[in-house]
Amino acid sequence: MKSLGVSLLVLCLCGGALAEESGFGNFFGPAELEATSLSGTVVELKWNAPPAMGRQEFEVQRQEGEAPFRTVGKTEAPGFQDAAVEPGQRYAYRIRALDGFEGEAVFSKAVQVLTPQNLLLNPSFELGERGYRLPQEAQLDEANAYEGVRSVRLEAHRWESTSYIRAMPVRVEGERWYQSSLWMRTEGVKSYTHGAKALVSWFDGGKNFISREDVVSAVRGSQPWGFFTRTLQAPLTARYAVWYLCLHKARGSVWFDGLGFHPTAPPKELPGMRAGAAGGERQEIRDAVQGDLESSPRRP
Ligand SMILES: [Ca+2]
Repeated sequence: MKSLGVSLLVLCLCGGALAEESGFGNFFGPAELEATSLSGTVVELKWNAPPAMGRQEFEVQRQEGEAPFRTVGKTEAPGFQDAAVEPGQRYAYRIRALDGFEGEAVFSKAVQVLTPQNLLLNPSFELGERGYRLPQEAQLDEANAYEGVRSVRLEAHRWESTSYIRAMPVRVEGERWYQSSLWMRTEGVKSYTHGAKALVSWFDGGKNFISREDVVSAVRGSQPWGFFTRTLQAPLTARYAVWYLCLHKARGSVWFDGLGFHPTAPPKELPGMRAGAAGGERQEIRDAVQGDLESSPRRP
């Protein structure tokens, strides 16, 4: 499996030492700059702050391709999140401390990062709830992560419970193909007809619902972490996609982690075959539940 849900593409975690030509650099400047892509659209920077002599501020610079470095932010904390990056791009970052002697401040060694193609913000829940709307039944879970330090769990104790986590809409292009994937684990999921599932809904430019497709559905029982993936084609008029992570007419617990959603080439299949369809049985289940989620109460 190529896309094993590893969404953190870190090209260079090695700390950047300071410019060696400065005798003061090692003492006054920030060290061990790390850049990590949290998703296709968020890069996180961390560094060790030097001993503070009063108020300390850091300047963060980013370079795209061969362009010159340019300042993208200033912060007093020894960390920064850059949410103005594009999926599938290579960036370099460097920082320097602004301690009132700007003329002497040296930039750290630049570190590089490659953002994944993933269009989802926070696909692995490493940023907590950011990018999702969690119902009461959902909890971030630091004891059960597939990747990183946490996953998200949906839990229901009543029979026939339906609850879902909704992700923020991401922009898509009509008729384009998208690879969707996730890691999922279940414990004691019981349902007569449904179970744990994940789906993608398509919306038009006016945010009107068009249709939905399951990435995985009707998983019951206690299953270890498993990888599920489907290639989906956005409908012609689709402009947004929204992920839903569900416990559908079921009780029990389900965990989700390491979501993936990125543009891909059209699948090479015989005409008439639906990419990724997981057999007639699952198709029937999907048809049967089409109306159920539609009638679920919409949340603002
Ligand atoms: Ca995670």
